[in-house]
Amino acid sequence: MIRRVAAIHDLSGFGKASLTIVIPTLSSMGIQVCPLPTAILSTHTGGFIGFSFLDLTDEMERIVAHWKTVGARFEAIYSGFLGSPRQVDIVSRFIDDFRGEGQLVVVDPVLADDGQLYQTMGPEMVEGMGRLVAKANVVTPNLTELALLVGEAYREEVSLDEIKRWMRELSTKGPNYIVVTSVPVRETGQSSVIGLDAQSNRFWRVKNEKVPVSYPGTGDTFTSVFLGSMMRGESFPTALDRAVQFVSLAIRWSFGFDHEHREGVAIEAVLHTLQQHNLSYTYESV
Ligand code: PXL
Repeated sequence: MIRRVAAIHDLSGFGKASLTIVIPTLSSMGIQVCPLPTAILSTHTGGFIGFSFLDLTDEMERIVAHWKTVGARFEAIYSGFLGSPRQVDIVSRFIDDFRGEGQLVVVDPVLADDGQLYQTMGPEMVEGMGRLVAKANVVTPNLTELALLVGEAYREEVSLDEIKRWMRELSTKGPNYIVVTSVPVRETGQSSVIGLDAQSNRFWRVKNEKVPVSYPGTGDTFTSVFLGSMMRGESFPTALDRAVQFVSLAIRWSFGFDHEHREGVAIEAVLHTLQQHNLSYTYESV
């Protein structure tokens, strides 16, 4: 059976992010990606200035209208970087129109990182993402985005209990799975991902060694692998584990070269590992 995902992200030409990550990753996992592009940029916005930005909001309406007439169906809908507040409404309507039984609706609320909004994001986008996450069954914010979505001030030293409280609060808005990335592990200096499955009320954590650099596009890589794993029927904590391990592998492979970090991680060298089972499972219940 062909499993399809409607991928609502931008296309950035140079510097890996969004569709140039989403398409190869999910394709490698045997999933067909149908892109609904939100914008075309010369580069992503992390670490580049003076980039070109073609807003595709009007074109998105035309693409969706045509998809309706051809009977397009998707096993998953996955949205990421949005180019304008009006696009939030388009994605919201898209989810209503293309909703299906057992479908995964993943909203990656791309807004900010390390306590700072991305260059093209403002309060209207934060408010819009807040409305959009309510339509999803999976939301994958980083810690900064989680704080924004629940109206809390971002601090690096938030306790695990507090993060869990924020995650529960976000799940009361609608989504069953809340996945938070870039959560520091204070005791060990590691980083981690925490996942809540609200239906079974279980929290899971996967830790990984921190690399002393940050690469743009790792959030897109994480969520794409996580979604691919869930679509292949793997368990929620296994999907978290696989995504953490894949991102670590891609970062480690890239870190050995001295290309500029803003160019992103070179996933191509490690894509083949997505065809195998994980070599180890390190998730824990927290
Ligand atoms: O990786 C998220 C992302 C996607 N698309 C664009 C971005 C970013 C993050 O900076 O700038 C254009």
